[in-house]
Amino acid sequence: MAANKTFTMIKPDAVQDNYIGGITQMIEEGGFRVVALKKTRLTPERAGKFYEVHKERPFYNDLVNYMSSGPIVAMILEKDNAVADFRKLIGATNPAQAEEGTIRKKYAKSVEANAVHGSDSDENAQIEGDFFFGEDERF
Ligand code: YYY
Ligand code: MG
Repeated sequence: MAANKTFTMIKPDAVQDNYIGGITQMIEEGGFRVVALKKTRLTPERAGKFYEVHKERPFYNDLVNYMSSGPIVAMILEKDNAVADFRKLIGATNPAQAEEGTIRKKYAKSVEANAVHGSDSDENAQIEGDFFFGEDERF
């Protein structure tokens, strides 16, 4: 994926609470174009693989259980400086520290149920986009 792309997921709590539209509106109004989009559900095995970098962390098992607890919405997004600008738009991991105007400030419930994922590097944006989407699903 080129450096102008990032990957996001709307997490299970936000999907359950009917925030797909509100979050996607903030994403589009933030200047991002939706290149690929699907609603799907991760098995515990797939969630574990997606978050493999965190497997030694104390929150890993809870995170895997949570991320496989219901459907998610996966998207590839396009914008100049996509990875950094999207991290800015989603706000801090802990919503108590998320800035006004960020997606997590508005929609996150807790550190775990924090509404959205955002890639942390161009390399991971590529890997994470490829985890969910084939070339024929990107426009
Ligand atoms: O990239 P970001 O999602 O903001 O945070 P990460 O440090 O990559 O952690 C991934 C994911 O793990 C986070 O969104 C919630 C969960 N998590 C947690 O449940 N408890 C923590 N202390 C840290 C992270
Ligand atoms: Mg992260």
